Amino acid sequence: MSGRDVALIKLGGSVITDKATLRVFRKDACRRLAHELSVWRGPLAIAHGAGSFGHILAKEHRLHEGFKEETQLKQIALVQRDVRELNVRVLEALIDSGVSAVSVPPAAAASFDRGKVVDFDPTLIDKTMALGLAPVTFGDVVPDVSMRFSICSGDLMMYELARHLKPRKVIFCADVDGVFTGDPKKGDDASLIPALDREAIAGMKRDAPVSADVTGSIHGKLEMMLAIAGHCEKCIILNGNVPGRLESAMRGEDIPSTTVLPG
Ligand code: IP8
Repeated sequence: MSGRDVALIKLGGSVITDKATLRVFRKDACRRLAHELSVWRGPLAIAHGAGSFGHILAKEHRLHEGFKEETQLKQIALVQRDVRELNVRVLEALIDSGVSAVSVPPAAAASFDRGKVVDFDPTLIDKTMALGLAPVTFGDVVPDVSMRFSICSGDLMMYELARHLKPRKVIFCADVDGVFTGDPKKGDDASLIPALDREAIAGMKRDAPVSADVTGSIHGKLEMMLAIAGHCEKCIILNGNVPGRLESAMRGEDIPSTTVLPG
């Protein structure tokens, strides 16, 4: 798949689920986002987070730390089932809005060691996209060489997809307008940062995540976005909860957001 027309979109787990309540799907938000991204006329690749279908049980049973005890096995099965259930709901929303979306679980395209990708095989992604289908991958529990299993975040798959597809646009849909100078959710007098580079990201304060999150929260995301920015024309984070923002960004219009700059 040649790169420059491709759009790569992450539907954040905090937008498509209620992250604080086990297995609550935010159907209206997901369907609206699916409709908004359907305005893109070129090839699409999509990843979504696990939200409350993954993080709550994964944290409770320390699945991100790899194999500790037999009792985790049932929890792996439950989390795998739950994130697949979420994936099906996302697929339904996409298909209903005209995007021919198909599921590509991370382990179908990558092998993992110590929570990192050691081998990315793009065959399935390429064949899918060559047919005109949109691959949809997601955060999941995956086999891991050293840890026996580990957590693969949707962001890690975003990085592998960006490296391979060299997309024109990479868009992360979050539950805030972008990155702020403080925490707007805590009532800080914070302003939106329109663009961030490596130095600015390295200098940011590292607050603990507010909800159960086994994949590193906003800082992990920004580091991943920095790595992605080197493989695409534009990499932005925007507010997926504000109707129209994703659609405007797909159309190339200016909206409140943060662009992560390469280098
Ligand atoms: O929500 C996490 O994926 P993310 C996957 O994209 C699990 O970070 C199973 C918690």
